[in-house]
Amino acid sequence: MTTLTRRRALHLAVAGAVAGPAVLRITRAHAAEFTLKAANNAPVTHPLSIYMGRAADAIREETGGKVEIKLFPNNQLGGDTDMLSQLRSGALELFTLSPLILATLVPAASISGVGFAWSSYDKLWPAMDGDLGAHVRAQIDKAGLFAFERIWENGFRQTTSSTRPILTAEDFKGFKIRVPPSPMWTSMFKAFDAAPMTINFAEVYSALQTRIAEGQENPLALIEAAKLYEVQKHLSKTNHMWDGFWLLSNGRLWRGLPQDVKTVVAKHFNAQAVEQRAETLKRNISTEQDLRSRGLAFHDVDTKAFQAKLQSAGFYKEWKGKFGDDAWALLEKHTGSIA
Ligand code: X2X
Repeated sequence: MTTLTRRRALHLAVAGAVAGPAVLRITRAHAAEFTLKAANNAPVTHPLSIYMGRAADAIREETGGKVEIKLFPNNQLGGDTDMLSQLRSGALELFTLSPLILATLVPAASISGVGFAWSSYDKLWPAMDGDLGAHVRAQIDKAGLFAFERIWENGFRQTTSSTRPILTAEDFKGFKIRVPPSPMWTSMFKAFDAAPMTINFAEVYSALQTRIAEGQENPLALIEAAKLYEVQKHLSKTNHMWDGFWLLSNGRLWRGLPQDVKTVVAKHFNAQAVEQRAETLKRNISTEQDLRSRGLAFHDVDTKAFQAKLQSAGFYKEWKGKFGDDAWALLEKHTGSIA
């Protein structure tokens, strides 16, 4: 079954014949020849959903309604693991996913999430838009998926808790923290001596509410949009890693689209990704005031001590070994020496 629909000319002709010529023009203008579903895990108020919506609007406008992007934000089609399966089978056409979760299929993808690797966006964006991103996208391609050129922003991740605040690296000992489904996340929080549990974002709110997990980690804009402040008390600025979202398509399906459709779809998604980065960064800073007023207690921590813990636990040695010397050198070319 293909979910990509090219409506039949007959269908249009019949509709037109019944409705008359004036309506026919309107019908034609709104009859999509290509309908692509685009899904994500972010609440509708998060910039990821908002700017994907803007891309959909721009694509509809430029194609006169010929290409319709139907958005399914906020895990409407299932959790990340489910949506990735749907994308691979061809049941879903477009899907944004963390490089680290994608690493369950494309191990090389998680290199952008190495702990404490990035000191600034001036280093990060040129790397992701340049050779480091190209290296990852080539591996994604080999796995049968297509990654759009511009990665979308999630941000630097901070740790929240409903029990004790995380103030020092030692406070992580035994801490029941939810992590996304990804080997690197589990490895990182094991290195912190925490007790990581893998849960898709779709179930995070309820896992925190029922105290299955004590805490989680995410950028501020997402914590706010998903209302995690309702079920968490503390936020520690651990800043332990950066994360984004690759916009992905099924490789076979993407290649099967006409070139003019691919060009206009890619143009607008890539352009809105860049806009979305700026807005998300702004929110990851400005949201602090709002989260404080909603009752989250903020804590600054000595991030160097947290990184030292990863170092002494062998985290960097393990991941340098997994990615290989060449990929690691490509990463450090941008970040500088990591550990
Ligand atoms: O699952 C998460 O925590 C999220 C929303 O940040 C990701 O997509 C990795």
